Amino acid sequence: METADPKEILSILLDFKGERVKEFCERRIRDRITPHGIFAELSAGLDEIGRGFEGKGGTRYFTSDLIVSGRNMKRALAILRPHFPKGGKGRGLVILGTVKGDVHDIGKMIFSVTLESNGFSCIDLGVDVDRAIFAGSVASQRPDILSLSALLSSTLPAMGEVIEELKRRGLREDVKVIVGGHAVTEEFAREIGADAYGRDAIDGLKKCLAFVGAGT
Ligand code: B12
Repeated sequence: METADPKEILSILLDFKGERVKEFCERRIRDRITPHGIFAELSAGLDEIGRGFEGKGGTRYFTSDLIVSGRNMKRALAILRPHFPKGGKGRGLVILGTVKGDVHDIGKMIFSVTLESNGFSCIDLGVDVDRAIFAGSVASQRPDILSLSALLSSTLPAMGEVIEELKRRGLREDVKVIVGGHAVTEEFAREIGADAYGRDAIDGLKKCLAFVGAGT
């Protein structure tokens, strides 16, 4: 199987009309690459754009490039959603959200589709979610798992604040908390007292399955 050409990936992500991503996803599905495999190929392009945005890559990228590539990732998500393999049923409820100050949601949405296709029910609170909204939703919905996402270093503290808010309301023992996203590390997850860290959507799924007593 030929690996995707990194230059082609970049031009697909940066295609502001968003016409090329559909052909790419459909071709890679025909090549028998899994949806997660296709996201990994596209995410490598996003990393390159991220490095260029920071001024560390060969090519300089700008906010407009982040916006266009983000939109194309969402198009890919819509195209690939039906291709996620289905497995399991009634495994539990997960509430997901991106923390206060952060509007990145592509990784969270990939994680949510991964959970749903493995038998979890998901409630997505969206982006830029206040700790009071997270805690209020835990109180009213009684989920098994709370999933927090952060891509900006500046929004990392907001993750710890959600856990503190759960403690303040006496809810911490009622829910497992998993954290992930570009800015998060395993060490940070431990520091703030999260129950687990997910390196990516598949790793996060494994940990959620373990929480509800279902192995992989
Ligand atoms: C697209 C993008 C945007 C888009 C987002 C569109 C959207 N709807 O999400 C837009 C244009 C909005 C944007 C804005 C900004 N961005 Co931006 N963005 C990116 C970019 C290029 C890709 C992000 C992405 O979607 N990656 C792909 C997904 C699949 O990866 P992921 O989110 O990490 O998720 C995976 C795992 O982490 C995991 N996961 C994610 N969440 C969770 C949660 C759990 C519980 C689990 C288990 C797993 C999990 O699963 C996913 C799949 O495996 C990154 C660069 C990069 N390499 O990440 C920069 C990046 C995140 N952005 C950055 C910056 C600086 C900004 C801005 C501040 C720019 C500006 N000056 O305005 C703003 C901030 C806006 C805000 N307040 O949030 C920086 C952050 C640097 C830092 N360390 O803080 C990055 C790293 C670029 C860079 N290298 O400088 N951005």
